[in-house]
Amino acid sequence: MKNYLGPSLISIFIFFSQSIFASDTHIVKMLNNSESGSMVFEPAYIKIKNGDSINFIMEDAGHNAATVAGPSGSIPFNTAYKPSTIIKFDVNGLYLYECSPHAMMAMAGIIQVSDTNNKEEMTKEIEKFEAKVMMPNVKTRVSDLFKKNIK
Ligand SMILES: [Cu+2]
Repeated sequence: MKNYLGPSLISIFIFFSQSIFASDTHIVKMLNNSESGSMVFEPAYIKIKNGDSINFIMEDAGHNAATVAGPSGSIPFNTAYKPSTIIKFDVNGLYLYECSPHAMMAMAGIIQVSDTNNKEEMTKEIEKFEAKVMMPNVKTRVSDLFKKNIK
């Protein structure tokens, strides 16, 4: 009996550990134009698991993705206008990032890594960010995105 049970238990364990610990790489594109407007990250809101990565792809030239605010203990990132940059996220919470040259056009995005433990702080960070947005038509783009996705 032991001889039959042993290998199958091991394979069950391997199956579950792969599904629990498997990390994914998601794609966020930096675009001049899309259906959602001009100067956008797509998707602008993304929810990932702790340990997942995002590949920021600069589809159109002249964009970056740089941290505005993140949960405490997280390390700020900046894709520095490279065609493709993979960043791993291993601190839970909400991240706000912007494209530095187009922040005044509300080119920003929100990443949720597993949970929303820093929701209060993030609300204030978005207010500060939107105070600097110059284009009236996208003035509330980021707070609208936040309200729509963060419960
Ligand atoms: Cu940009």
